[in-house]
Amino acid sequence: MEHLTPKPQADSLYPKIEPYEYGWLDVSPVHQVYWEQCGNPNGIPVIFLHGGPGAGAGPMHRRFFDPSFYRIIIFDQRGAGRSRPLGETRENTTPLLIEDMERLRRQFGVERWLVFGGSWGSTLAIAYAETHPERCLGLILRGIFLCRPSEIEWFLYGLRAIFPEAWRRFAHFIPANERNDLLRAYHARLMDPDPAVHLPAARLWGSYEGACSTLLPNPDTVAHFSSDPVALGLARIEAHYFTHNIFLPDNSLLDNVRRIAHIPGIIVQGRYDGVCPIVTADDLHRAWPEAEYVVVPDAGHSAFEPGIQRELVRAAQRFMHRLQRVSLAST
Ligand code: STX
Repeated sequence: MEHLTPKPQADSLYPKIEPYEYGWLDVSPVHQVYWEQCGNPNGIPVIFLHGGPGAGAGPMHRRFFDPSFYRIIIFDQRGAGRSRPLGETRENTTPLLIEDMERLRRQFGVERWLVFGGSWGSTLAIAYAETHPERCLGLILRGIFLCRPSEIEWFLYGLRAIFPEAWRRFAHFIPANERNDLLRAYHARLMDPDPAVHLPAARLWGSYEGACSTLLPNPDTVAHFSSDPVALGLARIEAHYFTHNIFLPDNSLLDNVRRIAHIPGIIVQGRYDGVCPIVTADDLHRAWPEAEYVVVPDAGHSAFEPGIQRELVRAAQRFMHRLQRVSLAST
């Protein structure tokens, strides 16, 4: 009998890779931003934007992109992941994150790049593209989050309708007389300098978000997002951005969507996304019908939901084929 090495599935993650270069960029007197580059140093650049805000990136995020074609640029946003200081909310706003992306782009000598982001990463991708449309080769967006007050309200209260057990653990950490404003109550505790106060709050926030992120229960996801460093970055930075309505005018992302209408875009959305319900992706697609819209019928929020992961890999492959054609045509 013939023994064939099984070919990797065309739409599974690419193999594990290590960065060919990484470092920290001083972006302000307070913040040093971690960055890394993987894949083909002469390839088409793609910038990966992680979620939260504050969730940080990881080694799995390198694996959505063909490393022989793409120059994969990943960074941890201010206060997140390997950026320093962890959980720092001073000098931390959406316009500053957009400036950091421009700083990184110039440092790497990149003219234009593909922008890839899920959840809060989709929020930041849209905000960046509306500010610097000429820098974007395309957009791949997943689990759309526009961070409107209704979406923040849903995250803090509405999710109770779907995940009552996780919500009760999250809400009941706060005394009953403060539960009518969970954001304010959590924000106060998360910003407390005493770890005995801020760490338990961060763990509960992280485990709530992790528990609501997958269609099927996934203890590894919950463990990751409730582990101390991840939870502290995520909870503090999210509470900070949500308290300030992401430092952008109300509804500005949808109001300005025509600025990105000409950019090729692919939207990937799980039908049963609890954290970022599909109604937001639907709003975005109606405002931006030129974008390709892929609804995964059996997935929740996380980028690693099987159907979401598959569609994200396929989206990066479609851009690869299209960008190959463009570069062949111009030689
Ligand atoms: N947070 C939206 C967001 O970006 C309200 C996000 N949601 N879950 C995640 O990120 C993780 C799965 C990364 C925790």
